[in-house]
Amino acid sequence: MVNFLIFGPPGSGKGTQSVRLAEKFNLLHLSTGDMLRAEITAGTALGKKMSLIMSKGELVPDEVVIEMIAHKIDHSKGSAGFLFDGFPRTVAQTISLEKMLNERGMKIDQMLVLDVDHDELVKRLIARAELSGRPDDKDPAVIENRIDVYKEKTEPIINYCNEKGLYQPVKGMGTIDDIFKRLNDYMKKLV
Ligand code: B4P
Repeated sequence: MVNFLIFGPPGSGKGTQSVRLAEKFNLLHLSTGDMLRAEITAGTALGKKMSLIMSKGELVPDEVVIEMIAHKIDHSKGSAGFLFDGFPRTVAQTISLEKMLNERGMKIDQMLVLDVDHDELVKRLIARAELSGRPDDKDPAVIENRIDVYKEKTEPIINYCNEKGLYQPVKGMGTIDDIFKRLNDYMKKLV
């Protein structure tokens, strides 16, 4: 099993690229954002609780996403590994993920970090709001908050992973195809 983190600020293209990479390398794509939105769409008690937090651009509690991921890991089979998208988002989530994987004889093999300019992030998210109707994409103030939350709570994971030799920056500007090719070139060395 080979396990990758696809990492970067909101709008950096994690979700967009993960779908294609997972298919290409037979990886199971695990997006905590998608899992949380599915709870909201299904109208579950958890979804109702998380929806307000997400609409403000804040992070949901660590234990919620950790439990979701553990469940998925334990109920999956047949893939060459996992592609974690939007998880972990805090150092505490990272430590939990490492523990979860280690207990099952696996590890994080590489962290691919999409590097995208601030103005481009905002532009992409506002454009997505037109199509997706996602409440967290509609309001520029919420978008800025999501970017601030990323810098404060999520970015420290880069140092944590860099010290373990897992960090691989990837230029996230350009066309979707160009970025896919760059990510593909790093991943094919490991899969
Ligand atoms: P996510 O679903 O992870 O959303 P994201 O960071 O906004 O999206 P992503 O970076 O994947 O962008 P995408 O590829 O779609 O999180 C949403 C919320 O869920 C969080 O704010 C938080 O509240 C909660 N949450 C999720 N995980 C959590 C966790 N682990 N802990 C706590 N809370 C958690 O790209 C964006 C747009 O850009 C798309 O429209 C795409 O088409 C476009 N695009 C992509 N690449 C492009 C390119 N090269 N050129 C032009 N456009 C491009």
